[in-house]
Amino acid sequence: MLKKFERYPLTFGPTSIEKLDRLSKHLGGKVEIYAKREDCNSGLAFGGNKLRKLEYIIPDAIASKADTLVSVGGVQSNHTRMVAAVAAKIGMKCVLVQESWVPHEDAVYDRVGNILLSRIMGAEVWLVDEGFDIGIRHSWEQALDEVKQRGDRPYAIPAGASVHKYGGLGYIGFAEEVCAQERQLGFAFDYIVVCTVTGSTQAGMVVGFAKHSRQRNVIGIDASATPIQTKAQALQIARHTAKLVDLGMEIADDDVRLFQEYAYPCYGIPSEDTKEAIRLCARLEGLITDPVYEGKSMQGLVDLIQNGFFPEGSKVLFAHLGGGPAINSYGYTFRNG
Ligand code: 5PA
Repeated sequence: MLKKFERYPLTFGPTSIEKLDRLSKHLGGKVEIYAKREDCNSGLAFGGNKLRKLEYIIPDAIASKADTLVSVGGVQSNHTRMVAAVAAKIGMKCVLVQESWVPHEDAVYDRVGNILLSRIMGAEVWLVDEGFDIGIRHSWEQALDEVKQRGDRPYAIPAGASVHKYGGLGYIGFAEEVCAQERQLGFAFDYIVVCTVTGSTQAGMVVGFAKHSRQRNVIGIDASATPIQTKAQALQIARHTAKLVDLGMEIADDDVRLFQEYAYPCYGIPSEDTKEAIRLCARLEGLITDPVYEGKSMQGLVDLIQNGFFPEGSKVLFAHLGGGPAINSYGYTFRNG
């Protein structure tokens, strides 16, 4: 589906699929859990899901003759870290608008983890006192203007690289890759569990799996705590992307399945249940998930298994999209482990 699109390689290649035996057993052994390790997909600043998306966006940035990538996210955005890494790799400048998306008061919140890495990689980090919103941000539009005014040539990458015209393509590639790996493994996954906030990761998967009528097996776990907006954005990206790749079918409202039960108390703050899920898979599998994203989708996975959502014998693929570096900014939360 992606042949006609130019791709700038930023990742190592297909990501590993790892069976999580001890976690599966711990949860009753009736469902087999596997993880697709998107968190280990690249040598660029610890990798993560944004690189798959950026692989299809960067050729457009280069063709536009831009010299500065301009993007936006929260203070501990993984996405902006990935944009900083890619800018360094391709020799562009980078301006990152980091908004106050999370009401979190760890003393070193704006000094460690993702923002630290972005600063080391030479990005200009602009801290802005605005709250959480996955839509087009005024602060980001202003940054684009300012970069222009000082004589640089900005290239605009929205939050999570999601509402960019090519933002949904990368995760079509994920679906194609899973299908190829299933042929090697000799079985197919019954469900794919994915954390969703700005929407293009799930949207790409939905389009990619729709080709094989498997789009409703993609279970999105909302971590935005604004699920109406997140679902609408994911649907819009899926529909746009389906047209772009000539999918030849309509994406229905129900094709984007978004479970809303795990995002509490709000974006970026882990509940006690999220923290327990993070500890559980860290202690059983040595697998690190973070309090903002995969900790919540892991919590969702555990809860859905415990509640019998997946029929006995199901094989479930957990998409681990990255996010580990942010855990450094939750030192107090995990001070006792
Ligand atoms: C992010 C996003 P989508 O935004 O494509 O729905 O992906 C959700 C997601 N896991 C899941 C990790 C580790 C993520 O970083 N992160 C954003 C960021 O600014 O880092 C876009 C919100």
